[in-house]
Amino acid sequence: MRPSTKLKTLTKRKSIFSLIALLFLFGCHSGENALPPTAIEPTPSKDQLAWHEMEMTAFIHFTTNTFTGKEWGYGDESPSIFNPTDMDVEQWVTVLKETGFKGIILTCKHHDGFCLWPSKYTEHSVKNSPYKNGEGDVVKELSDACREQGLKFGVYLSPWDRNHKDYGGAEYITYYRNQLEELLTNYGPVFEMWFDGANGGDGYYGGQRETRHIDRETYYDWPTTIELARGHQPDILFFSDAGPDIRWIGNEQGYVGKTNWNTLTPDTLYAGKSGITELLNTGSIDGTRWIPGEVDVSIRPGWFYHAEEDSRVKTPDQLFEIYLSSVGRGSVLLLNVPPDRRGQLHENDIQSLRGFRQRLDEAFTNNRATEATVTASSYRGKSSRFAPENLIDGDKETYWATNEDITTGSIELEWDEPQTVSYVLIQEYIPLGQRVKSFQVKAWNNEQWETVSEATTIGYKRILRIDPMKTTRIRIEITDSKACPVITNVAIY
Ligand code: FUL
Repeated sequence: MRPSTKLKTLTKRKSIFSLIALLFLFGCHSGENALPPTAIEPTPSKDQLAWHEMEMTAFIHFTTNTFTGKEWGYGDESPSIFNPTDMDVEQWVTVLKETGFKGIILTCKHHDGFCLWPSKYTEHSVKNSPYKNGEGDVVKELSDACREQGLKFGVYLSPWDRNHKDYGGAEYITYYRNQLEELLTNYGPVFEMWFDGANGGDGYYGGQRETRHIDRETYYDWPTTIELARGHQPDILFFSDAGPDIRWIGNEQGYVGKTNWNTLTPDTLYAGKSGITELLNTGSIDGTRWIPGEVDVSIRPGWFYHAEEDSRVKTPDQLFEIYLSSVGRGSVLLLNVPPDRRGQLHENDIQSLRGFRQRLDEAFTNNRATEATVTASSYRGKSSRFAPENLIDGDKETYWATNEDITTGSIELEWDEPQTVSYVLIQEYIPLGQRVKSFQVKAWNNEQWETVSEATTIGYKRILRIDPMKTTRIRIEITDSKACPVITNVAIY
């Protein structure tokens, strides 16, 4: 072969190779983008996902405090004062279910140490009270009623016990674990376990009447307790200041940070160190674990029922604002509604809850997005699997996503007729991790696009309230994201 022919053949071969390489590259690229996005770790467990979807849960604070008027019982209260005159657990569950709550967490034992179930490990319980002549078991009554009406049941067992003689010593930890075992083996499935951060101080302590301090970091040896609990209830989620499954949101007024990452690095786990409340309120963008925030807040000034607070029950409007700053910022609301001395939710609380429900229904029933034509700046691999129509199909398993390397993008909704818009609701597909760092909402004002709201994180759910306006087009622009955005739902009200 002459050199020139050799060259020609080589060149020809080279171009065939390049073509194959190009085809290969292109094929790979579109192939990758036809696959679901790679998850951004950390991601929620299946139990955490189910918890996010509950959105609203209720807290019941009920113990001797209800009858003494205290918030923190000293631990020397006689069980004989626990005497609800017209107890109606069915009423608690019916009202809470009807107004939208998906689960109830009961203070089985608060700091005063009085047990709402007949624990075999102490005399300081309902078994020595006049309630049902000592035959009552509030934990059983409530867990049964929850199960019958399809609500989940959770337990609060105060680590701090101002009644118990051994509090502060090793024997108390055994006592605490024995009690936990009773609660987790006798009352059916428990979805959440609440470890309260208030710990140690003065108390009755079996008659010693003294002040006892514990080392919050080491005293309880939580990992062992959690392992024991999971042995009985594999699906249980643990709430404490910093997790491990659900974190405290850092305040008890009902608000989450405007930026809310579900992720946190648990180097502060179980701690109550000063300065962490800010971190708990916002989470951290680069957190190594999925530890979403829960917003505990009471419908009344106190956690327990006090007749003098009957006129200070939060109004439907106040509860609606709390909803927007908790559920509307991607967290779960845990609203406390304390039963009164009859053992019933008070009329004022019920009225407020019903008004709140009505406010929610008025605001979030008529979703305009389902009537819109929805388009997007681009979608993954141009595959219908990731198309913008998925945003309005009401299916939580489908989503809109961009190509792997595209971390911004816009979604547009358009109507033939102008729509009055007051709220924009958006949800990330969190099984693949939390991604969006910032976004804007724009509305077409017949001349140009006007920015009507902007925010940072989305997570499980973000609701933005805008000044009500009429428009034929809404655009959501994702301006920054940790990875390609993956959005499962957009609703417009
Ligand atoms: C706090 C407790 O001290 C309050 O009494 C209440 O139970 C609240 C939910 O948590 O830490």
